[in-house]
Amino acid sequence: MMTCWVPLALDACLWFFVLNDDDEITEMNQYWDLVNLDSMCIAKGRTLGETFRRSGLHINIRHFTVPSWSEKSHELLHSKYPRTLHRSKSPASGLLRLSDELINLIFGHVGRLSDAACLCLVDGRLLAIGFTRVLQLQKLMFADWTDDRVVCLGGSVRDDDFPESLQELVQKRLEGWPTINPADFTNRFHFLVSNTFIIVDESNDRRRYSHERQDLGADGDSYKMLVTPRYESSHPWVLCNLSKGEYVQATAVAALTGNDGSTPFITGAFNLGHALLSRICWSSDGSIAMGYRGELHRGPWSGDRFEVTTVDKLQTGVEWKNISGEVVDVLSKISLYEYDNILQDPQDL
Ligand SMILES: *[C@@H]1O[C@H](CO)[C@@H](O)[C@H](O)[C@H]1NC(C)=O
Ligand SMILES: CC(=O)N[C@H]1CO[C@H](CO)[C@@H](O)[C@@H]1O
Repeated sequence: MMTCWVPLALDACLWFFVLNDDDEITEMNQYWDLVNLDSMCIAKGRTLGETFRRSGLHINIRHFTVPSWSEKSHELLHSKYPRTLHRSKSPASGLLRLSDELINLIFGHVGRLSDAACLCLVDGRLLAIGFTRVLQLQKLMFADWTDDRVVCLGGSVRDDDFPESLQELVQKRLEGWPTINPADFTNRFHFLVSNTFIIVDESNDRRRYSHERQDLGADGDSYKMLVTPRYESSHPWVLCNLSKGEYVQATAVAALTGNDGSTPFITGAFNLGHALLSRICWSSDGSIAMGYRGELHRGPWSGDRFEVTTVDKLQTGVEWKNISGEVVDVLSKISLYEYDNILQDPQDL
C-alpha cells in the first residue's frame, strides 16, 4: 500500500508546486500526449511545437486510415479464383456444401485476418463471400484508432476543465480515487492517464506484418495481397470527425505545400496528422511552445471520434460539412511561425 502512495504523493506535491506558481506555468512548456480514451492507450509526446515540426501527430495517421481496394485490385485477385466447384461436377464437400448465409456467419466468427485470408483462398465462392470480412479485419488491425475518442492532452489540464462531452467520462474514471492532499491537486485525470494507460509508439506497433506463411505455394501472393492493407481509390481522401460530421480533404492540406493529396499519406511539411493535431489539443493552460498565438489548446475536436476514408464512403444519414478551408487557414498561419518558406503560395495568405 505504502509503495503505491509514495510516488503518488510526490507527484502531487510537484504539481502543487507548479500549479501555485502562475508565472512559472506559463513559462513552463507542458508536454502533450495523444490519448485514446476507449482503448486506454497513450502515445507520449513532448512540447506541441516539437510534435508539429516533426511528423505532426504522435502516431502515424495510418492508425486512423481505413484500407480501400480499387476495383482493379479486386478484379485481379478474384480472377485468380473462379468459382470452380460446380455442384454438378464432383459433389462439393465440407464447408462448400453450406449456403452462402451460413458461410458468411462462419466468417463473422473468424477473428484473425490471417485465418480469414486462408479460408478465402480455398475457393472462389469463399473468397467472394469472405472478402468483406477480410476488409473488416484489416480495418480493425490497421486502422485501430478509428471510432475511438481521441484527445491530445496537455500536462496542465485540470479535472474540472474537460470538454463538455468528456466531463462525465473523466468524473467516472476518477470515482473511487482517493482525494489526496493537497486538495488542490487538480490534475488527477492526467496523472491517471499517463501512469495507467498502455504506452504505444511505432516501435512496439502491434500491427506488425507477422503472419508470413511459408506453406501456401501458388496461393502465397494472393495471401499476401489479402493480409496487406491497400489505400487505393479514385475518390478524394478525407479526415473526418465522426462525432461532429465534419471533414478535411487531403488535397486541400497537400496543396498548402504544393504536394499531392491523392493518397491519405501526404509528403511535405503538413499532412493529415497535422490537420488532426490542430483541432484535438486540450489543456487548461495555453503554453504550446510555438510562435503561433492561436488557441490550439482548446481544440474544437477534442475527444471526438475520427477516421480517414474516401468521400464516397462517408457515413450516410449524416450531414457532412467540409471544413477544409478553416483547417488549412490555421495550418498556414502556424507555418508562418514554425517554418520558413514552405508554402506553395505564401503571398496568398
Ligand atoms: C472541400 O473544401 C476544399 C477547400 O475549400 C475544396 O478544395 C474541396 O473541393 C471541397 N471538397 C468537396 C468534396 O466539396
Ligand atoms: C455517428 C455520429 O456521431 N453522428 C453525428 C454526426 O454529426 C452530426 C452533426 O453534428 C450529429 O447529429 C450526429 O449524431
